[in-house]
Amino acid sequence: MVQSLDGAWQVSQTGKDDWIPAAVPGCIHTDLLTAGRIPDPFFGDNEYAVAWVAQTDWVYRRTFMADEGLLAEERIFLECDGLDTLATIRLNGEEIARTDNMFRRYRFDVTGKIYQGENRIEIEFASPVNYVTSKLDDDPLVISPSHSIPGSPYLRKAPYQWGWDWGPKLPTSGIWRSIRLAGYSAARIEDVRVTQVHGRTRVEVHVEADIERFSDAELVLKATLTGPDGMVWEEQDHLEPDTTCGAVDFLVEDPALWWPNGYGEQSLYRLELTLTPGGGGPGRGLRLGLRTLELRQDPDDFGKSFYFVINGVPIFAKGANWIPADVFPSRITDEQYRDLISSAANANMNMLRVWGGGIYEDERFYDLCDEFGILVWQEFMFSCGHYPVNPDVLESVRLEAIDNIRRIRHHPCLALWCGNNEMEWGVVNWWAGTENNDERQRRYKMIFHELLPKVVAAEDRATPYWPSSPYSSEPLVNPTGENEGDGHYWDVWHGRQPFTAYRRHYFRFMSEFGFESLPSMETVRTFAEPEDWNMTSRIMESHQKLEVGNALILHYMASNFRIPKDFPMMVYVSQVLQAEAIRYGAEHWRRNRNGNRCMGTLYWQFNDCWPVASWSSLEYGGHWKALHYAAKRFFAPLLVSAEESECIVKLHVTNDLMEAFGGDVHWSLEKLDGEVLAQGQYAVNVPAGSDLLVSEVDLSGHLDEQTRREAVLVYSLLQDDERLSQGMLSFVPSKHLELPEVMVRVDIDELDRISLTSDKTARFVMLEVPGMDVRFSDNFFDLPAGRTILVSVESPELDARDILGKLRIMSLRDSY
Ligand code: BMA
Repeated sequence: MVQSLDGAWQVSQTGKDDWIPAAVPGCIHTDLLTAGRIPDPFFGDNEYAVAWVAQTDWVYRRTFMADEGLLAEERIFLECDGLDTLATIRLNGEEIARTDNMFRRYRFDVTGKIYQGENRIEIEFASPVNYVTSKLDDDPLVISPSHSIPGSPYLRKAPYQWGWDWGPKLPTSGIWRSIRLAGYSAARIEDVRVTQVHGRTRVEVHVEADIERFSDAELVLKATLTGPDGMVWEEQDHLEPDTTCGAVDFLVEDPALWWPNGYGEQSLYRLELTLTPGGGGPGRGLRLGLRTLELRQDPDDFGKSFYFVINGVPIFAKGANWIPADVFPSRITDEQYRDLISSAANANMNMLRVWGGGIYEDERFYDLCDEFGILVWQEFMFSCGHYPVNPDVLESVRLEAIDNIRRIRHHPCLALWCGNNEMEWGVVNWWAGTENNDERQRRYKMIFHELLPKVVAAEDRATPYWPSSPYSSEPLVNPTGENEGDGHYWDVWHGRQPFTAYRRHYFRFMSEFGFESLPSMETVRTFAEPEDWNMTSRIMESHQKLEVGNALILHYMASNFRIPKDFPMMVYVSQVLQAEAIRYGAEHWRRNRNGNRCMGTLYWQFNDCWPVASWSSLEYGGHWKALHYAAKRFFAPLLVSAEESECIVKLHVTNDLMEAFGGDVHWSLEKLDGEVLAQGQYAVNVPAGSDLLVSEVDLSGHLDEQTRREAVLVYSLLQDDERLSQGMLSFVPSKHLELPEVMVRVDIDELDRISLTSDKTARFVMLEVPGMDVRFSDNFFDLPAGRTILVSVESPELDARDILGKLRIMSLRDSY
């Protein structure tokens, strides 16, 4: 019997007796906001005005009438799925526990402490900022991540909330996940482990359940497995009085396998477990996907491979780095999660890296990744700093790891457990030569090379462990090496290298590279008044957390584009610039998949946690930037791409499908007014999972100084006249192209798609409906002279006809 304690609570500053309504799950900032006690921290520079909230102690309270059914149980537990962070829990006036780890799931035996009639629960949260500030001098080896409130590694609390180079400094407090009373009689199911053994045409599913007993009654563990087609298997196990483990086995013939997005169906099975007599204590339900997974690291010509193999098929990982979808994660709605994960699948992604500076995600996140076929590279929550290491910390981390591994491990989307973000890089390179770095390395190894791999091996035998991102393969040896393991590459952006620098690097698995842009005008409007619409205004700079961020955008913009005529055009060009940067990298690594030389490309970063200028392709609120549309194109399973140097262009077709592809590649060198200077065509056959260098086209005979500024190369991949992929390149930076004014004809075709045809070539055509966030099937695309592009409206409840009158179309020519 379960009695939820979620819902309406009250909160007050400790000692003030000034109670306002509070929501659970929730947090202090959103409670104060709802009560009108603070301004919206996301607007203007309010972030700074609400800093006091995190420097204050808060107490949450509520009363509840205990359910009769609950009181009738033999044992009652208080179960807390998430307390953020320094909590003291009091039940009917008695202190029952103190907690200090936001990532743990706590369970306290409160049998005999719940009364008939009214009960009172109170949870007090000490200020996280005051706590870490008081610890600052405790351990000289601790290093706080830059951009964060100093001292943050002293608390097991979401690193990003302390501030990041894309995130505000808003460490919050509260009951951030569900809380409940759960009563059990006789016994409860403590933990469920599922193991799959795959044969050629069948899968054995072994289910083991650990039982916590409160009596020596005989128990029956019943298990039901329901297949995606509704087929049901039932098994049960009788547990003698002295046993605390039950097991059942299922044999699934002709299983419907689970595949990542782009490789097949995401078939899911439902496993339900009940224990009788269990006093009605809650059973357990898990959704499973039947699949095998391997991280293949074989010595090869380039060093050592690094790629995931699912059901025997090597997967080229395409995706991005996920950060929490809100700085206040308790308020992320089902719709927001669904919109974000479906946007990943919609952009042809098959992997998200849950970066180690955020949170172990909500169940809804992993459920959606299962449904949409998005593999999850899951990190433990450590990032960029150096953490204190002592027996208490090690124990807290051990329990945190167990809690989260047990919660997540059965998801078919789970591909990898990774120890941390960039900390191996830190102890090997960033802090090399600093005082006591040897000791720092020794402590680092205790968590990431000893403790966590042991816990993962004990708790999740099916998922590989990887100590850090990036990492090569030997502890503390060259973590950023290109020949082994995964890599982070930041010379483009932080290092000011041109986009083409990506092409000089062949990481085995590119887990981070990125480029910033401004958020769309719709998002800017949510935090800035028109008088602040200038990149260097105080408000715009408050929503740019990398000191040199806007200057870097301008630096790259000046190298590639004409300086935009106004702020909305600055926003537009910054997004086009970002999309181009990442396209250069992603296409390059996809072209190099043969021989498994590079088998993944995840850009930094997928989403935002508030409205800000950042590396994301999805804005806070879910709006697709130009980069997200570009990702849909450059991650398409069949891609035509070009690598140009001077007048030679190498045309490639990359095929990520599980079958060979036959079709045609067309290219045409044409003037911006459509006059064709040269063209060619090839029939291609591209084996499954490979890249083909189609041709090296030498255009030197056609390109003189003048034509370089007036011509583009258009290349496309076709099958039966259907255009599957298309690209355009110019032989001078876009800023030097002599782009003509264009006339774009807009129609609606019989399938309700918007059809766009331009008399002359238009680059980076943007469709928008002022005042509305309309999602299109494509946007920010090139429109070569005389060709038609078809675009559908993908926002629910809208169709092309509704918006046609309001549609605004512009392109690069309109930006200056
Ligand atoms: C990477 C990430 C983040 C950071 C990003 C941009 O190193 O792991 O820490 O936000 O770079 O600087």
